[in-house]
Amino acid sequence: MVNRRKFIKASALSSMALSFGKVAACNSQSFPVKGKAVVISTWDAGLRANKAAWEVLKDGGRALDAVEKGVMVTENEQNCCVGLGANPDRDGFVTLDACIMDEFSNCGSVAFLERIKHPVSVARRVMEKTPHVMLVGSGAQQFAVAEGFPLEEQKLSPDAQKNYDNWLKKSEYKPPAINVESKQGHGPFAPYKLENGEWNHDTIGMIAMDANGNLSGSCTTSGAGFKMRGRLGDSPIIGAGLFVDNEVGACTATGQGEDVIRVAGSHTVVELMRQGLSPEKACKTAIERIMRIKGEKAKDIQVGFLAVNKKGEVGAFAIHKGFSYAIKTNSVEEMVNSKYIME
Ligand code: SD4
Repeated sequence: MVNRRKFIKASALSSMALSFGKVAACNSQSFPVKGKAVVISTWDAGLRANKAAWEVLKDGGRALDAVEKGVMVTENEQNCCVGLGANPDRDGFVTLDACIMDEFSNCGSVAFLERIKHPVSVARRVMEKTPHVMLVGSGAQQFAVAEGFPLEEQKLSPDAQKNYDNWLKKSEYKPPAINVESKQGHGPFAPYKLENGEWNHDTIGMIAMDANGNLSGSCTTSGAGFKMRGRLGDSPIIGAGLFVDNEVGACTATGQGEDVIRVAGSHTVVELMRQGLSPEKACKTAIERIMRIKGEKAKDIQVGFLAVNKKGEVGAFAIHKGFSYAIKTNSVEEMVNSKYIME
């Protein structure tokens, strides 16, 4: 198990400095250059997901394949809040959302999907095999089964069952948004600490640039634990939880989805990069916009953006301290603490 602390770098090292500029800078004028691939993804589980993505990228594979393979690792992890091992909605059912987008602006998405292990792969099939972008609920499940995805048993993981039983004691719909100990809260429900010391999150967003300089992204989530049945956040919504424009850059979001949707978060960040802002400045500007809208209430929510531009510069920004992301290139593999506005 990777020791997270070992990999965390001070935020001073983040974004600009990390811009895997270090990797790309000497060739910046001729970027993209073969071998300058990079993958970034949100939260601690990103380290393991990036490894799988890298297996694709290191051999010159396509970014689209990397971002699917990468987050499938997280969807598989039973102790993680992504995938079928995740916390259920308040009626006790795990419902999953995911999306994927490639360098041609093809995109696919599924939401409110039950009993299917790999929503990101179903999202890819929606993109590749239907004339649509988004399938939801029983229709998405029907499509998945028709495509050969097994219908899994409707059963909570041991962790999720424990959490749900605890939650049922009070059935409070509005617990603290920010986990005081970790400061990593990010939605109606704070994350909890795993035995290995990691903080558990219900979402992973991933962006990859392949050796040809093409960008793709994916985002997969169980949404907020104990959410209202039928609730969707930003993660499966193209332009909110994820946006890729192969001419400009890509962004993924995490945190309180309702507030990401409100500003079409990931699309906004990409548009700001199009205007010439660095990834970090673009993320910060979008965060400030959310904070302006929320006013006083901004202190109760967490939102984080993670972006990359076409030059291969990476940046992130969050409302609160505690958002981190994983990065992997052929010379860097680490967790980075995002910059933030509030302690
Ligand atoms: C949602 N944005 O469903 C997701 C939750 C999340 O880390 O990102 N949690 O609103």
